[in-house]
Amino acid sequence: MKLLVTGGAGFIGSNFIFYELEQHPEDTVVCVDLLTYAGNLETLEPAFQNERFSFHKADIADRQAMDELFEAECPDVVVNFAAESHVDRSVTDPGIFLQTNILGTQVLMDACRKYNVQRFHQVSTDEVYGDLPLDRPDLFFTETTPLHTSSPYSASKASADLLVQAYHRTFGLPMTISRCSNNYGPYQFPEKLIPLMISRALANQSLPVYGTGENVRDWLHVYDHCAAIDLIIRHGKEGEIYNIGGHNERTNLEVVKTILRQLDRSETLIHYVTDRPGHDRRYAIDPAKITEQLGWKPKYNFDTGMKETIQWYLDHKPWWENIISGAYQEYYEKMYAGRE
Ligand code: NAD
Ligand code: TDX
Repeated sequence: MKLLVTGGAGFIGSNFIFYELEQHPEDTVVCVDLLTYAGNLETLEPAFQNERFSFHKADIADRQAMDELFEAECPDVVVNFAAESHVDRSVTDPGIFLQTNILGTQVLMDACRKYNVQRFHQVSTDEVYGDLPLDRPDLFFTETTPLHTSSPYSASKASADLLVQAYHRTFGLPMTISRCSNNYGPYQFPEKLIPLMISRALANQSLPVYGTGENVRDWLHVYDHCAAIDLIIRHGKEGEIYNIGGHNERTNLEVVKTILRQLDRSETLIHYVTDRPGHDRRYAIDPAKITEQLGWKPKYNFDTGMKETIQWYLDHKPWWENIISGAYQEYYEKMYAGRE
């Protein structure tokens, strides 16, 4: 099988490429990535040593480039990770989120139709369901929970999901969609909560916790997300949506304190800052469908997964130090200015 993975130079896409190359020695993997600020070719270094891997730099929203790529590569399956993925950036600059996340998805699906791709898999997110109240721990997102978005990011992802479903119903596009909860693990860009807090704590810098720190996220190790997508593209039923999550709900404050404890840093580094506009309160996934229908179960529990992840950032300092030494500084100052 030949897989075309979009956005493979980012966090989850790169982990997925490693997973596929390792688990399926009979398959080949083609990666397409525009190498935005979030894409990093250094991450893919180990994959470049594998002759079953190849890379193309291109924009998924560029119709001509996608047509040429699909014609040359003839992929069997397309897995679409490529996206603008950071909620805070979507608050300051929504346009590119609509361009890549919605129009890019459309261009890819048109190419899938034109070149008879057997399966288009859309990597979506639990954020399309909006949020749950903090005082109702009995409520979870299921695949039939109505879409109810809060940020330009989540609205763009929900729009893409609707478009994917429309292409299935109208044109018979063979597709699946997965909606996963928050991921953590190696190679996550240090603008996201966990790597941001690790890198700042190590430098003894203040840790900007939004609002009261009581918002809840449902954390899943990126390896378990990749394993779930792998199952869906091989055994999932065409036209279906699958939620992915491992029942690991933590408040942001709990996550930050876990990091501080393992790094032996003081909680006085915690600094409460102005909240994110439209900040979702709680995410919590009910993964019963994928567990019952495809036999998926997470391998990691949060405590060991976090321990390993923090250790990974300690062992791979050059990877993230390279990132935060460049244009990232400017991003941080701009994004967090006036939040004090
Ligand atoms: P990321 O920001 O780390 O990586 C995104 C990648 O897409 C980068 O390599 C970037 O260069 C590439 N890209 C951006 N625009 C592109 C374009 N126009 N054409 C080609 N490539 C482009 O994101 P991530 O955290 O790895 O997320 C991957 C996917 O998973 C996204 O679709 C996201 O919505 C979804 N998701 C993420 C999480 C999470 O916790 N990170 C959870 C659920 C779902
Ligand atoms: O500096 C910060 N301080 C803070 O308190 C940052 C960056 C975040 N937070 C909070 C906001 C959230 O409640 O931490 C929580 C996690 O924030 P992010 O890492 O930005 O992730 P989130 O907004 O939950 O979205 C993530 O999960 C779903 C991914 O970025 C999305 O791509 C994915 O779809």
